[in-house]
Amino acid sequence: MENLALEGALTVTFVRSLFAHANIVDVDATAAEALPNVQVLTAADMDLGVFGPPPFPGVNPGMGRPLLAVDRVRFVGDIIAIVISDDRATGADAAELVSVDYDPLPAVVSPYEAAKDEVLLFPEVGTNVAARFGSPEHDEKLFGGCDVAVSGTLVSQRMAPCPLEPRSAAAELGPDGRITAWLSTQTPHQDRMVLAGTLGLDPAQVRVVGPDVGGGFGAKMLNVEEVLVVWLARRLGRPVRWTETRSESMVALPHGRAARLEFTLGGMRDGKVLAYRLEVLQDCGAYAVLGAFLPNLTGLMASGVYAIPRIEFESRSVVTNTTPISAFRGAGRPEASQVIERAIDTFAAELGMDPAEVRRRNFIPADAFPHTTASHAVYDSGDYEGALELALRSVGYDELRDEQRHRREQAATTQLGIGISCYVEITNGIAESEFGEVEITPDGGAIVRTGSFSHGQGHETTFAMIAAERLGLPVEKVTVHKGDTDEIAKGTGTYGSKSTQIGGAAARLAADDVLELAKQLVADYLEASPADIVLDPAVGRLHVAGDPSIGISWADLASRASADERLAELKAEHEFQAAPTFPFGAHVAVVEVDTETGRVELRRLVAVDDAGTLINPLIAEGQVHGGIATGVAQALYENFVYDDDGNPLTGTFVGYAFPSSADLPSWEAVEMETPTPLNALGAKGIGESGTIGATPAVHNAVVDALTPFGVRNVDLPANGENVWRALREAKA
Ligand code: MCN
Repeated sequence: MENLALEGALTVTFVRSLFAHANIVDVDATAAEALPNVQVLTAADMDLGVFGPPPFPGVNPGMGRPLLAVDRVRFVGDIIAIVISDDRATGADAAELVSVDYDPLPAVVSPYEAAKDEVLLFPEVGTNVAARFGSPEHDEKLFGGCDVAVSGTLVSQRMAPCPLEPRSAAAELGPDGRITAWLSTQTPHQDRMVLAGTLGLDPAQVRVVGPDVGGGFGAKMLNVEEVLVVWLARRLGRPVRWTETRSESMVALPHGRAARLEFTLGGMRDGKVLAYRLEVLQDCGAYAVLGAFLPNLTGLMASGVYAIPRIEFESRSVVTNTTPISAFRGAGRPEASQVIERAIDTFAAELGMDPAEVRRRNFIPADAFPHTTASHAVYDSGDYEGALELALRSVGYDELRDEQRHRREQAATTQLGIGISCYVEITNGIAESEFGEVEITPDGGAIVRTGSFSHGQGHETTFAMIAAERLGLPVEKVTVHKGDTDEIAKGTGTYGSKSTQIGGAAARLAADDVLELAKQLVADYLEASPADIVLDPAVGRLHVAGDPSIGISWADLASRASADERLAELKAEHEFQAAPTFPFGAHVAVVEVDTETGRVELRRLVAVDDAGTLINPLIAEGQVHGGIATGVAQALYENFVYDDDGNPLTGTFVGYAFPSSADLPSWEAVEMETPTPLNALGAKGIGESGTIGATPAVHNAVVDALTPFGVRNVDLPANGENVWRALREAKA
């Protein structure tokens, strides 16, 4: 959007809070406005209410975020004022000159402290608790009949999404009074609705365009910054643009995870698990947005891949003086896998049993699908034991255990750790629908229009493949259009790895409809019955059944239909809705841990990820690779940290340990395909699988390496300092 040719565009710079919690006494913009063509706006100039993202069921609506901070700031990065200037450099200078008089308030950074309700972020609400899910009732008999019960805490630490391309937005008011917004987004159609709702406009007055986006990872949902850009373009009657700086992105783009998970898992000495209790304390940051709702998904997925007869779940989400928490690759589901997989390993260690064997004894069997878990998820299809056995064979599990035994006998300084994670996740979690349209072009190719959005996942290829296969066209003849609400009738966008199973399926159905329409047209031209027309998919030609010599190719059909002004007949749209699917897999990580320094080196990671039928195995593997990098980053590297006053300590790439490919080994991805019966493609989602599977495998591997030292857990990220601490504590 920075390079978009917009005649006379102004630049927006946000003045952000330097305090985590404070009353705003005064904002003095005199010095800033002395710079040429600079204008400064504050909440007093604002005629809009609180930003209204989609309401999440069960979340307190009284903890929403004002578009500009009114009287009070609640995190470092909260927006206090807007600087409008001719260019970025002047905007940055002017923002420095805006003088804000703060009256600091005590900050609450830890969710444990926030839960005490001593310092309130919203005194008028009377509590920091933004949402509660599950049941606070304890069944005293939950662990009745268990030989063994183990407990522990896992902190799924706060992560910054770090897209390499930060956010950018531009908006322009057209002569017809319609507003066009160019946004780095994952959800153009939803953004249009929320923008219209917030600005009090008819949705028809708003056009959203999502150009190429350099990574979203769940975080690039419409936020206050984009709403302000659009509001400004209307108010000023001039085009405006804003591009986030890296340091802004680190504190202002919503963060992910930030959940404390406490578990108790009970079962029999033979390894059979009988009961599981999970309590989640979710830090949702300064305002209750999506993050407050995510523990719901954690609770739904609590059972993991295991047939656990009794499950209790309870969660509280609390506001703290930190960056708001929202979706980040996996959003609520990684937390469920991380904790159940740690619990299973803790249980196995208590029993002195191989963690692979404990898993085998508890899997939901492959012939038990569809399966409803005690945490109320209805799994569509799966073969969890098959995935684990494939992963163990691929990694050479028995040989690795031999090597580990040898190093332990030698009391080697560098110990070997082998970690297993078996996961199941949910994609298209709230059973949404998606829109697809297919149209034949004058040259006999096709356009697929999808309401889904691709911000790096490659729909341009996979959705083209889906339509090409149905129509018997070469894939190069199919182009995919997305992201412009004026061109695409409707859509829900992309999150929760739902695009292929609903958007891809909708494109397939629309292609099938176009084929039927083409048969009617061909029948007209060949003076035959539509029922007798068939497609030869190998050559892309429609002909009379039994007589291929009487037929017409797509190119000839399109050309003749164009001449006859009948091309518009070769266009169809479809909306497809289906229940969630449940991709699954097994990851095995091998680490070396230096028991003197705590240094961890990830040697191997074998990943079996089953997303049903794969449309494009290469793209799916790429998704798994990127996903694993994020999962490993959480296991070993990243942690967004604040001091006790709510100042970010890791607000740049110098302090935030974002790994590069040079820090990571090559993954070994092993394909497995168990189709879902819920769509004609047989496809489930794969965009987040690698992330969900990898973290617990690596985490378990690090703990496994340290078992002989009496270590039962290492906090995430399980590297250097935390390993060293765990060793020290175990020794003490
Ligand atoms: N695919 C396939 N066969 C399947 C499933 C998927 O070939 N059975 C292909 C798809 O057609 C698509 C890709 O794999 O090209 C991912 O598809 P899908 O799993 O349906 O997920 P979405 O397209 O809905 O992607 C969303 C998901 C999420 S939620 C995040 S976050 C994410 C991700 O995918 N952010 C990404 N992948 C990312 N990849 C990049 N490069 N950048 C991001 O920001």
